[in-house]
Amino acid sequence: MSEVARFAIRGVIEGFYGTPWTHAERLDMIHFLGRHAYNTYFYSPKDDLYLREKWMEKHPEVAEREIDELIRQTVKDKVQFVYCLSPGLSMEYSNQDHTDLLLRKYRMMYDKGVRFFALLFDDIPMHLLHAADTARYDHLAAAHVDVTMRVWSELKSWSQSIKLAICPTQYNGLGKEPYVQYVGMHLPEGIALFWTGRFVCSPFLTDGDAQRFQKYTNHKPLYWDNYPVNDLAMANELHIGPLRHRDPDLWSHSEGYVANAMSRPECSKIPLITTAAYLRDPLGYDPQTAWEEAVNEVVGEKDAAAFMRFADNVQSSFLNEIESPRMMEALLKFRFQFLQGDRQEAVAQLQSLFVEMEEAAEQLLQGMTNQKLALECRPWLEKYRHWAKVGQSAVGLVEAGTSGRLTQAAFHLLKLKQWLKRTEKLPQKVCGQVMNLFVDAVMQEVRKAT
Ligand code: 14T
Repeated sequence: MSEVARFAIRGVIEGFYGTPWTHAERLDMIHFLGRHAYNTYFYSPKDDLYLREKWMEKHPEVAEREIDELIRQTVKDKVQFVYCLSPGLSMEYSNQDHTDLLLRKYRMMYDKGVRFFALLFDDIPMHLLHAADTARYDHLAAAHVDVTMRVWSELKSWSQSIKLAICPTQYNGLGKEPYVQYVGMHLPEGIALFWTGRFVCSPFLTDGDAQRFQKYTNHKPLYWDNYPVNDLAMANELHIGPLRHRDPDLWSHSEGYVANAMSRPECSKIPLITTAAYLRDPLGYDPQTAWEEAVNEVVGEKDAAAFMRFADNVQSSFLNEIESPRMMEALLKFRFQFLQGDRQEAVAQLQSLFVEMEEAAEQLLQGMTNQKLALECRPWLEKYRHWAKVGQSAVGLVEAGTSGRLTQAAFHLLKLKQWLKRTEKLPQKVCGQVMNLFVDAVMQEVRKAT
């Protein structure tokens, strides 16, 4: 591994919609980040009112004391604390009083030792909202550049070493969209520009795209990678799979890499450890190896094997369209053996797979060493246990139904229908379509035979 093969900023952003991390979870996460060679924590939970809707108001006293403590923790763990404000829902960009209110909040953090700030204009309308602003600016990009430059010059007067990052309103795409091109071209290179890649959730992040972004915006992107975050439309996916498809040379074409985490901190640690492995050695990064190491670390020795069995069926995300690879392989093998080879052997093998699946689910549900992880994963573990029951009844059905034992077949069919109904009520994504495919195939075989 070459020493220079490094992202300058290696960060995690608490930037999701939904329940923010608790204070204790944040302290723990900052310590975790330090241990895994991350160097930056962006404090920006979408649902903290005082960072977004009430950006003008001071944090309540309790919150402020907690922020003090977070900042102290980042100092201990050698992680930079980034204080982020998202004023775009109500800010009048042309109004200097508003800019002063924003700066007053930054200043409070500056006085506590914070030296890295972010101004986030994401998820707001693409057009100007206030009459005073439409009178003053031609378009949103001009307003964002103007207010950013006024903020920047004030920050610089506090200290030359202050850092500032901006999230443009258009934060994904090619970089040549007029808004982001204007913002990029009019802001000095010293101000970092967040970018999520071609999409909000980008399946691939490539050197070529980064270089093109730089060509159009005159900025190397600061990657805001929307993995493992699983908010909004992704809420039924549990993003515990490894990071994938980020080019090994990305570090040299970017200002840094920031992962947006899940509102479930303990689950987030698994993909975040794989991301740390990528950030440490992008060229040598192997998702599967990193994943196994991450699971061992977060889950602990006692439950690692059972958890890995489970996690293999909880991988679906925009990074990975292949779900339940091991189970799929076993089912394909079963079909071959059942149709062409030793039926009894095929049935016995598949039945033991589903029994082991249930045992793994029970073990994890009944008492994992990492109890917090167990609690966060519980709905997905429950669904996994349900699929094990479906699988057992389906194997029972195919065995009885294709060997003329009709009473037993009817019994297994009833069981199968009951479990299937219960399972399909659970919205969590587990096993993708693999189990449904198997059940359909079983039904077909049985119909043929009876
Ligand atoms: F600022 C950004 F770079 C960004 O990605 N913003 C949000 C982010 O905080 C959120 O967690 C993420 C994943 O859902 O996506 C962005 O939020 C969106 C994106 C959309 F396309 C919210 C609504 C959307 F329609």
